[in-house]
Amino acid sequence: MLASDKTIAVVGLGITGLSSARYLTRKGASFCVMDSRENPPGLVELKALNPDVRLHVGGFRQDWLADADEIWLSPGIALDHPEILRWKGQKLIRGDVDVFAEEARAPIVAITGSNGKSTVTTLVGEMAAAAGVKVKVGGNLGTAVLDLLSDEAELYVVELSSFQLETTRQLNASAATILNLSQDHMDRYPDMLAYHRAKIRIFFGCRQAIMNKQDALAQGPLAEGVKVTWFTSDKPGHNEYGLLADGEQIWLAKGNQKLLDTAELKIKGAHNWLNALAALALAEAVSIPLAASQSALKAFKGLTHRCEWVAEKSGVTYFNDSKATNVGAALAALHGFSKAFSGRLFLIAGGQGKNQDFRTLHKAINQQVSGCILMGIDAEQIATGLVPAVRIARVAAMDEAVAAAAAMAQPGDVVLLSPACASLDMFQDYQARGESFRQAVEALC
Ligand code: UMA
Ligand code: ADP
Repeated sequence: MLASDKTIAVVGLGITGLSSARYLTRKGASFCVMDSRENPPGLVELKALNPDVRLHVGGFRQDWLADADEIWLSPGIALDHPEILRWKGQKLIRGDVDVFAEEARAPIVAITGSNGKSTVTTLVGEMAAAAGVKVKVGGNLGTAVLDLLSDEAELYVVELSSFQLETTRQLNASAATILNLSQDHMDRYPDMLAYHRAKIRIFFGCRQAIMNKQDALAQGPLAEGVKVTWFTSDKPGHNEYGLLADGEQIWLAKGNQKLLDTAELKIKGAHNWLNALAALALAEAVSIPLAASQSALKAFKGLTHRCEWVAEKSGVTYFNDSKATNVGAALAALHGFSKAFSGRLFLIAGGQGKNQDFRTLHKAINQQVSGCILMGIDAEQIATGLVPAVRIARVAAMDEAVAAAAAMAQPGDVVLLSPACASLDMFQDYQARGESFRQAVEALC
């Protein structure tokens, strides 16, 4: 609970900062807001909320930080930012998720991982809703956690990024998972160990951990007494979630119990089978009846910008996987598409590489892709590892990329936007990149 005599410095005025300001206003607390950007998003909304709010833009005011009892740091600002780091040990530096964990009166299901977070978070939310549970779904998915808080909520399902977990001391989730861990945000973390250390904070105080049996980096040390449920793409052991092969059919299963034929899923690809297994395990951990989970899973069509069918033009099929902002996600798409289609595959990739190692992507492209259309600031990091058999086109805009792919492809082929990079060098966000792809495809004759 927030002591009424405390002063809070909200650092960062994006979605998170604004929701913190809303929360603090509701609580009648004393606070100030600052952002290093000259014109951060949320200014108009903040002034509408409280015209007299103490607001500073264009930097972090050290005198205001000195006066504050707590610093609430937005996820976009690293804890080792020099102007924040200097307060370490002197002030409580926390994030909105830490406050949420203290305030939430309903059980929390918490989901992190390098890929699949939004899919699994949405799925568990749909499972709960199908069971008639009053559920609030958000976090990194889009709605800041403090905006989810409600007396009516019976369950919270939250997607959490490593950035949000860094500033969370004790989440106390009823069920928590790290879906998988592969390189991402290597421009913010010195190495994978540091990224892993941020992610495993999701298990702090949790009652049940849902863990990926095949991904050691996604497993965390747990406190004594925490129940573990494993999921795996292999045959499951007793009480584990996994895949059972039966002739041509592949079933989602718990132990020997077949739960759902994967052919009945609308979301495609082996990575989505794992997502479905994790969602089933999380739902069971918070007592959502299996029948509700099964029906939600069967109905779930997947989220936009994730391996999404866009159109067929002149016999060529176009897919939008703009949310593939790291190598792991692009690999999952390439793997799935090379199994699902017999035609040739043309890949549109590139953007901000976030200091990732692209070698596994080079290998996959060299084996599975006929032509690669590259764009963005780190395009050459992808180009350098490709063999001459892969045709390369370098382009400066999405319409050029789609035109180049269309010129290379023949009827029966597939064009896939799966960039393996962040979009921010060329677009506002991954949604804008995906929309620009969709428009360029629709504009093709
Ligand atoms: N920034 C500054 N100065 C500041 C504050 C922010 O330059 O003083 C920059 C950050 O470096 C960042 C941008 O502004 O580039 C946004 O940062 P923010 O902390 O204000 O972000 P919010 O608008 O509060 O949105 C955040 C999440 N964004 C990030 O973590 C960068 C959103 O996830 C999330 O939906 C939202 O909180 C609600 O919880 C987005 C995201 O890109 C989708 N997340 C990353 C990812 O998924 O890979 C982690
Ligand atoms: P996140 O919220 O973690 O970014 P999403 O569900 O939005 O995850 O999916 C992001 C990207 O990762 C998409 O390109 C999607 O196809 C891919 N993806 C989804 N689940 C997995 C997984 N389990 N393993 C690898 N890639 C995945």
